[in-house]
Amino acid sequence: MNLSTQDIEQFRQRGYCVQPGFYDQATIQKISAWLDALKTTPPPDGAEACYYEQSPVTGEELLVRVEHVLGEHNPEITRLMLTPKLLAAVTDLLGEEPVLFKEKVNYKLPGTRPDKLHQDQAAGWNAYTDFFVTMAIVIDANRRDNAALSFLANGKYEKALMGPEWEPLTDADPPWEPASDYELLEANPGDVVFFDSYVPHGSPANTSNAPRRNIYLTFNRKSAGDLRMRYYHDKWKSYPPNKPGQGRSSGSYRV
Ligand SMILES: O=C(O)CCC(=O)C(=O)O
Repeated sequence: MNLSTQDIEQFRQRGYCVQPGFYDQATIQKISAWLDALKTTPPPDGAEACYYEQSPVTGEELLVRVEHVLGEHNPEITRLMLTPKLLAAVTDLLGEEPVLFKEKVNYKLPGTRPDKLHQDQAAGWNAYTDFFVTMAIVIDANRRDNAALSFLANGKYEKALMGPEWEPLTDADPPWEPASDYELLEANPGDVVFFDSYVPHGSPANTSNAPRRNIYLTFNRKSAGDLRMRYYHDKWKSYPPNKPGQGRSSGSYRV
């Protein structure tokens, strides 16, 4: 299934579009069980890259992110996520065949810090190419009180960096003002959100008791090349994964 003309138009105008029920519940349950196992059993070096942080809310150490999760070390999960339906949808949005750039799980467990308003492209991505499409796969229900994503919804942003690289667009946490310019996306397991690498977005701290795990798959156009391992090797040099007991302070995170 490809996206509707209306969805593609909305993506072009606002920078994002939502597809409810993109993955079936059996698939989401398998992915959810795999995420639980990854959390309790840290992977060996060279497999998934884990990032632990101290919670600014509770002070405890939390697994906040796992990257480099697709590929030969996880064939079943890769098959479940990278479906022909997904690749057709991203092709519609990129205007050509997609290549996976990076993938990450944001665990956003209770106590995890806010993700401030930002453009993904500001995370050093200009060094690779100038346009990406990310899809967020909702694993746990995203609600107002467990850090549901919020997007600038009026289309008034530039397809260029709107501030310095690595810096958020504002220090304020959501809800941002004016509230009518932003959409808080409450979503259910299996829903996905496609968004471009310039649309401002973020999420509040998770102050609830419910986890909010989302998976983010980011793609570039095939004509820009296969950039994924160059990206990861660069990132692991400047921002290495860590292990339980080595949690960073929450002020030092990178997208
Ligand atoms: O998972 C979230 O709440 C925010 C994720 C995000 O915007 C990012 O990592 O770029």
